[in-house]
Amino acid sequence: MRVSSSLGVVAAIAAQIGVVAAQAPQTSDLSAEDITSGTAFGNISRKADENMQQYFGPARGADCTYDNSQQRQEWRTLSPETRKSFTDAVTCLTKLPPTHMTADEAPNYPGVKSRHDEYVATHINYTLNIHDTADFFAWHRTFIHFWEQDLKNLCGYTGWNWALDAQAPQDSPLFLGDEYSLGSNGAYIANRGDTWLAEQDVTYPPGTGGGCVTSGPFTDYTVNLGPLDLPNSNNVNSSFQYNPHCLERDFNPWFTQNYNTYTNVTKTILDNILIEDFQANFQGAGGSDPNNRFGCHGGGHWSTGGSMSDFHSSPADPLFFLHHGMVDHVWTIWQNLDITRRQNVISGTSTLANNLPSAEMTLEDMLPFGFVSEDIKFKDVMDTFGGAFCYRYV
Ligand SMILES: *[C@@H]1O[C@H](CO)[C@@H](O)[C@H](O)[C@H]1NC(C)=O
Ligand SMILES: *[C@@H]1O[C@H](CO)[C@@H](O)[C@H](O)[C@H]1NC(C)=O
Ligand SMILES: *[C@@H]1O[C@H](CO)[C@@H](O)[C@H](O)[C@H]1NC(C)=O
Ligand SMILES: *[C@@H]1O[C@H](CO)[C@@H](O)[C@H](O)[C@H]1NC(C)=O
Ligand SMILES: [Cu+2]
Repeated sequence: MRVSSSLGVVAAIAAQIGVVAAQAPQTSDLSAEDITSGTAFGNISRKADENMQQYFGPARGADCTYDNSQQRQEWRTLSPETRKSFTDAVTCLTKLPPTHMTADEAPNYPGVKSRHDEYVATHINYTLNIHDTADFFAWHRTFIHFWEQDLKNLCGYTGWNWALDAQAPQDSPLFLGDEYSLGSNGAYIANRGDTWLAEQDVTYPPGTGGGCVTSGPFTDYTVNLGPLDLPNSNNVNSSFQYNPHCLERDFNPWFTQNYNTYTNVTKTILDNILIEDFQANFQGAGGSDPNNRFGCHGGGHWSTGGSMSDFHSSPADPLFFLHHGMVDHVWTIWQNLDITRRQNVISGTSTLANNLPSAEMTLEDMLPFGFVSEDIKFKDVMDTFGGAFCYRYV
């Protein structure tokens, strides 16, 4: 646990520690069977929802209330027409010209060809300042919000609940490959060996695809940027190199079975009372469990393969935004299980694992959004019913 130098954060953490009997439910309150099956996840989602209803109801007197907030649904609960309008909108975003990059800046970003690329480039640019940092959750919440705003007039926002697909993500209805899906798996590449990841010291087996997406909305999709550090791949030689290639995927149940099950996500929410433990275990970075090298966040990325497994350029696959919809959903549940103590707690600096060392972040800090938007104040993105936000997950 890192020692915080920010008074506000120290006070908030002290408030958490001071109350031994936390109001949020614990693993011991729920049966092992309910945790495995997802029933417990439903129970704690409902508890978080009841808390939100109470706290953000009409009595609050604000414009955004529980009742009028936008509801973000899981992908498979959408009508076929809505799914199609969503992927059409995503394709459209990849064809719109950049909106923030100036003519003077363009030579430094040869791979930025579209509005969507501006998202990818911004994530590449700030990768080491937005993961394993105080603002990991808040930065990504805001990032997907802007992307949603860009799609807004065309369709509603959706997420991917990977826990429903943990046994076999390759068989998920999301990736059937028809026109109402999010596109298929990558073409199967046989005879591949295991891959060893030095940083995590983990060896994983090949997935169920490996090549280009073969059917559905993203077959003609061109990825312009990355990969920067994808294993077994011809990586770019400079961060923003123009490197047009197909969208690759390699769904891999090894990751989802080990990191994205209902047991994994439910216990991560229930067993971590302090924000520093919750965010570390969720990312598998510096978490208290030495077997947990990826967490739900890493598991979702690595289980998809292709761009999604590339640390820097992962937003190149639209699935990034659905994965991070689920990430934000989980953070939102964690926050709302104990709203008054958890709404505004943060912990950590603005550099990955504080390497290179940087100052402890405070809620007064500005979060950088590069080519996505103007920078935004940290404290304005902690509450899904506050600032520019007005949404909840159903
Ligand atoms: C959890 O939800 C199920 C329905 O999905 C319900 O039958 C059960 O009583 C709930 N358990 C708790 C502890 O709230
Ligand atoms: C990076 O440079 C090497 C050596 O010139 C080259 O073989 C490789 O194709 C380059 N990678 C990309 C993605 O352009
Ligand atoms: C995730 O849950 C599965 C059971 O669903 C379990 O086998 C695995 O060990 C868990 N992973 C971690 C990192 O705890
Ligand atoms: C990259 O970061 C620098 C420094 O913060 C900023 O000036 C630039 O606009 C950023 N570019 C992108 C694409 O985010
Ligand atoms: Cu990220």
